[in-house]
Amino acid sequence: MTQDLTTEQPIRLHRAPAAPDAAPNARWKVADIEALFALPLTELVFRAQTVHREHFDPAEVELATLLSIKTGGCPEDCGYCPQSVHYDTGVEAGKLMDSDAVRQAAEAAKAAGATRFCMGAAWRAPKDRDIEKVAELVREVKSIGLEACCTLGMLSEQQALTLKDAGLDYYNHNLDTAPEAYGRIITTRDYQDRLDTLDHVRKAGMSVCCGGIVGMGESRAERAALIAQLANLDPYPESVPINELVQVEGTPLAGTEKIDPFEFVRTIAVARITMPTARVRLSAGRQQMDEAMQALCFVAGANSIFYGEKLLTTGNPDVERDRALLTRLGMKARHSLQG
Ligand code: SAM
Ligand code: DTB
Ligand code: SF4
Repeated sequence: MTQDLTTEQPIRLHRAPAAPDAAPNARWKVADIEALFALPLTELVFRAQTVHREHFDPAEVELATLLSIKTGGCPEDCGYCPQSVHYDTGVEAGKLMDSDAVRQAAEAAKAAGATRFCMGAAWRAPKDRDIEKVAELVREVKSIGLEACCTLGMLSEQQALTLKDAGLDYYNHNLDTAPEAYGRIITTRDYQDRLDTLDHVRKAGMSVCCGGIVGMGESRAERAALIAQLANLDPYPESVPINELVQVEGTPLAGTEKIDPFEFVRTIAVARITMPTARVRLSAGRQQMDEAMQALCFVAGANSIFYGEKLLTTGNPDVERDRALLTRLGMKARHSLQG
């Protein structure tokens, strides 16, 4: 059944969401971002590609491999997520992976050509003893010469410092959607909680990886408001994943009307224009996109993909297919950082 999320009730936020244009000096007004969305696609993509070339080699794509280091059993109720205990999706809860297994996966990712290794855990917020264990995993990943990224849920200031000390380069924590759409998707943590974690990550000196999901039934105005939130962070994130919802049977968002592919391309282009030096990441959802669509996303300014046959619990194109795609497009992977 198709769910119309734009009319769904109730909004159960504990606190008022941050107003998109609350800061008088906000770099980006939602209305200006909506105006970008409204441009002819050819004009929008041209502008995005022009900005892209000012900061990046347009032929280069970053390859980042994801590993679910702790799967399932999450107490949060994110309506898109197969790992929530609230939904019957067939994902089984597991324990935190040990360092040998993580090292093996990271070595394989490096051998396949990835430069970034992202470890994800289905936690609302890690306990301090979890952070000590993850810090050990970060040291392993760094010791083999990969950039390390983690996404573990909400972090305290001290936890962020511990991860920074272990060598963590990026922390991924998404705003997911616009403040005004947020309460339709998640009720167990609020927008401000996410902003607080981003603040802790910044203060600890790590790079921020923060983006969202489109195709959750949001309106264009809400997509523009999400981009405004991201672009007005000070500084804006170094890395911006744009995910297309992967619909998983059993989650409340399964059955949502699919987003128009060109609207997805527009979202990538608008992210590129508003966050010129960020890596814009064509993230979840590539398995449901054809190759022409992925190529159009690169033209619109995406320059990072998840590389490897699995995201966290769902599928992703396999490495041979992605290599063949880059070859066909005459594009290349970003070089390894060390050797
Ligand atoms: N539990 C931690 C958290 O939520 O912060 C980290 C892992 S969580 C799976 C990381 C991100 O994956 C979410 O914020 C969401 O943006 C994305 N994600 C999860 N399920 C998704 C889905 N079905 N489709 C697209 N993106 C998804
Ligand atoms: C992000 O923005 N997308 C990735 C990563 N950060 C951790 C996660 C996508 C998850 C897709 C659903 C799954 O495989 O469970
Ligand atoms: Fe838990 Fe993260 Fe999934 Fe939300 S997105 S249910 S916090 S694993």
